Amino acid sequence: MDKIKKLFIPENARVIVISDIHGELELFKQLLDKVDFDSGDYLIINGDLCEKGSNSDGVVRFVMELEAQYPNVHVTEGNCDTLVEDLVEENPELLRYLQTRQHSILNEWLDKIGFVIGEDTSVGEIKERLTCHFSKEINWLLQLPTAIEADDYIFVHAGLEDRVDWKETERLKAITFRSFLHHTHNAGEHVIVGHWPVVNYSSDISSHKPIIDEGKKMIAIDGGNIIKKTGQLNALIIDRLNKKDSIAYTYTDSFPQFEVLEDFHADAQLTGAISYPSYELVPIKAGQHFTLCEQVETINKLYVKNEYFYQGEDGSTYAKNDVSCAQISVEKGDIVSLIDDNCSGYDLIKKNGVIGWIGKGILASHDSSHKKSNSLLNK
Ligand SMILES: [Mn+2]
Repeated sequence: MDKIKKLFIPENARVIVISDIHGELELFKQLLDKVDFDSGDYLIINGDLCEKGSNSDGVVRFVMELEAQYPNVHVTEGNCDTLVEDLVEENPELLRYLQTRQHSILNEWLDKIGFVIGEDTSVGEIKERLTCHFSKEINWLLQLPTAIEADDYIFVHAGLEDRVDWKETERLKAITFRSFLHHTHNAGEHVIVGHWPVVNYSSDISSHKPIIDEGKKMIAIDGGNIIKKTGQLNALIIDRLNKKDSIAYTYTDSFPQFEVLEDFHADAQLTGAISYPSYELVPIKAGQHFTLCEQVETINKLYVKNEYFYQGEDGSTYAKNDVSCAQISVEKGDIVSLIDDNCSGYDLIKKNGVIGWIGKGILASHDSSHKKSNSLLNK
């Protein structure tokens, strides 16, 4: 890769890393509030500002403003941010992409100037229109570095190849690497990535918390915001005190908050999670609320909520979605996010980034603005 930015981070600074905002401007602003972001902090936006969410243009403009206002804000490119390259290079496949994507920064821009793609519109014409109105944003996106190299950390959107010199990682690989944590690298420093939702790594627990692998010197932070129905926008917070960095995290999501009215003790038999792409199941023993199934790919035995699997046309059984198969214990007074209250006997909740089931009837609304019921399956 050619675009590598060197960065000096003072030893006593706080570093905040956020990736995969995907057009979710409000969640991003809430997250900056929640971490109490101020001008002394180093803020690294680790790629994928655009696409999938509804306000990519808003996120790009806001981050451009932040970067102009605060010298310690730094941004890397994600695979979704390189869409402007397809525009500038007049990639003919871009037309189909724009016609099939509900949310894209290029469609947002076309809407703003009132341009509708017609049958004989060419990519060249779209390029001409958009570069005329949005050259500042396009050029900003085009110049984003692929990686930021600090003394103790490398920030890159998706991953590094395991090479003697990590800088020889192909740029495309650096922004599209799948499941980086299952690989190794040779960079010597901690590599911080987004791109691959961390929940994909977990078979024992359905969790969107950042994963820190000290042995491999890897930190994965993508909370699956927008990509996963139960996802969240994570902020990794590195406090550099006394030369020993302490790492914490927090997050925002768009689920309503509820207060727990009485304790619930999880049934320890109900653990594990179904995550992409291991959706095929063999039911073993049906129950009133949960059915014991074998997950074909992993041969794990899991209790799957009855509403969350179906029989396909091929006669096989599949999970409808990523779903937790775990019950989690909660205590009176806990504040949790409600994800799905449309199932029998149990509600699906999130507590500290972990998804699980609790018995029905023990939640009281904590946020009066969200009283409608929630269902993951109907969204
Ligand atoms: Mn990505």
